[in-house]
Amino acid sequence: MKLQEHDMMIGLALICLSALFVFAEDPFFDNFDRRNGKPDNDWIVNSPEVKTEIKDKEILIHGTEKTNWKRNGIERLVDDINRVCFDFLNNDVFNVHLRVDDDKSGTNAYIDIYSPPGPQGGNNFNYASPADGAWPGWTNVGGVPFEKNPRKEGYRQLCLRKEQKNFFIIVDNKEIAKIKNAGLLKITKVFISIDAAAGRSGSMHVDNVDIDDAFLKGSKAVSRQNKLPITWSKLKRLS
Ligand SMILES: [Ca+2]
Repeated sequence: MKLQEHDMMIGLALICLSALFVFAEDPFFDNFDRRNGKPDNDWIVNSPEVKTEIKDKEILIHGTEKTNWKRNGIERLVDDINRVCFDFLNNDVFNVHLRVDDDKSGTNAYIDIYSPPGPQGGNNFNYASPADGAWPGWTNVGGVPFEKNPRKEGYRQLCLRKEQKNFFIIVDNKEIAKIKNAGLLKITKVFISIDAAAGRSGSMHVDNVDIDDAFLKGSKAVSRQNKLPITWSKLKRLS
């Protein structure tokens, strides 16, 4: 095989591998420490009514809600993850929401968590967790005393951890609820968002999204583009 053809074959293999691994980049950590503007890094901006963008090295969701309780934020496709965490501050009028789904299996099960705003970020959490998608109403689980956040001072941290059919809501490192959801076998989508009553203007700050303890495992915030040279060199070694 000529050198050019050889390189082309590697290129094609690389494209196929990239397509195969669209969902397979977890654990994942993003500190949004990059230029203002679009989040990029495989985030999907699902924010039809207010602005969601990177501002000053974090995600800022801000503007005026047009429709009652319309969700606006960023979502991400993930591959059967067990844990998602992020730092947030909603200290004016927007509720903070974290919703996880499994879009791949076709189940209607989901878990949705929210807190209304508080002086140091929301700290009065509620969840909905239907196994069949039918609206169950909110269950209030409250909050915990504010703990100094070593990653982002003044911000709270919200985590959702999955252990088979059990899900744990963890705020500032303390478990505040255990939820059973027999319908949600996998988490393949994560949506971090705000909502509010129509006509209300506010903001929410989000930073340090961590999936499957990537930060502890030493993963850096990298985009798939930055990973390609690594894959390339691995392929070169194999070929
Ligand atoms: Ca940051």
